[in-house]
Amino acid sequence: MSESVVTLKKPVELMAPDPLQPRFTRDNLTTLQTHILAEEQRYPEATGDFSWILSSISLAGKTISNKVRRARIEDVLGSHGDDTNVHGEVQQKLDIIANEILIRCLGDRANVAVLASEEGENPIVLRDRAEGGRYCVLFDPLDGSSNLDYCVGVGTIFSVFRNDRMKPRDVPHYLQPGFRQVAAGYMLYGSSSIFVLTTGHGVDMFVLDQSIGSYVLVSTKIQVPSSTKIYSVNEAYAKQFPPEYQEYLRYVHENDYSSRYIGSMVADVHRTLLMGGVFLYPPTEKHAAGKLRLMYEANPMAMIIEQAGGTAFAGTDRILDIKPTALHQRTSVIMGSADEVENVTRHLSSGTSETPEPRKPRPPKERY
Ligand code: AHM
Ligand code: MG
Repeated sequence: MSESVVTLKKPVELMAPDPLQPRFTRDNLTTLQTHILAEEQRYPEATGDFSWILSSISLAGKTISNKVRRARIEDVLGSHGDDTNVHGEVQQKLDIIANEILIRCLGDRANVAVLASEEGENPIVLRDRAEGGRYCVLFDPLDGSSNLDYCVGVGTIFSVFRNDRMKPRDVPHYLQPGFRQVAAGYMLYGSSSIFVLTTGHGVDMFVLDQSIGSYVLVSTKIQVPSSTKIYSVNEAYAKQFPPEYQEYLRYVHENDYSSRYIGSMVADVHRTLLMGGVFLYPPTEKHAAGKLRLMYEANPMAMIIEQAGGTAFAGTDRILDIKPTALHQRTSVIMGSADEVENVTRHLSSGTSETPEPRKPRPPKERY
């Protein structure tokens, strides 16, 4: 009787795959969680505290995404009675729901010292440094919420600072300039739900895979394309803008630009991140300092854009250098491709008298 011979197949690749590399297959298993833990391993001193915070933001994002998608079914669209927030703006029911979700998810984490939200007048102080409060998290729970009833993309923006032990007791520790952020990001609830994150080492993008309930990595080290002739601004207010901005608008009209404006900062900045161009919210008669909020809108978006090779200014000042004086302070915003932002700021610093050279044609579109 002949012995049967078992031929062993060549062993599969034994090298561990690099978990930080995206895989564009059906089985993308590099989740946000995997990615954060892999990043953490690069820092032997890491305690895991920071990863806990990002995981709670991710949990909040999934929950809010679900609420946004079911809002019409659950009848939670529309404004919340006559309530207005600290800015005197009408609160949507979902503004309040999203705010509560974030407070619950982050409030459960023992290392969060302070939570501050667009929807709350004062920050919520949970614990001090001695009690383990190591981070301050600031957020806009549902940016662009006035668009909710019309299924336009809306999102959550967040900013994370260390609870700065060097500060004197009477200085609120969440009021730090944007360059001190240790992480920033946003979750966009659009045609898909995405999570865009920076921890100061580039920008990564994850898409929520509803079938497994996880954000999966789809793009790393995103770079804002340059030479894109797109400007994004609420042009209906043009006559209220300072003359230098009006001059920039005249310049783009004469030089073959396209205009794109959604009216949700998260969606407009996301497009700018991937397609290039510039997003602006200049000072207006109604909002002389600009409309957008420094601490939980402009700062985190500026960090994302800068980490992706773009720039972000308030007038001619770098947004991340602004020393904050109040939680809800407003700022003007110019952010996007470095060359197009420079084009705008050149108009600002040269007044109305000088018009820069027209831009060169843009190269083929980059895809992510
Ligand atoms: P919100 O935080 O109350 O939603 O307001 C901020 C929004 C931004 O998303 C957007 O860029 C801007 O307001 C749009 O304002 P406008 O309607 O004046 O163009
Ligand atoms: Mg907002």
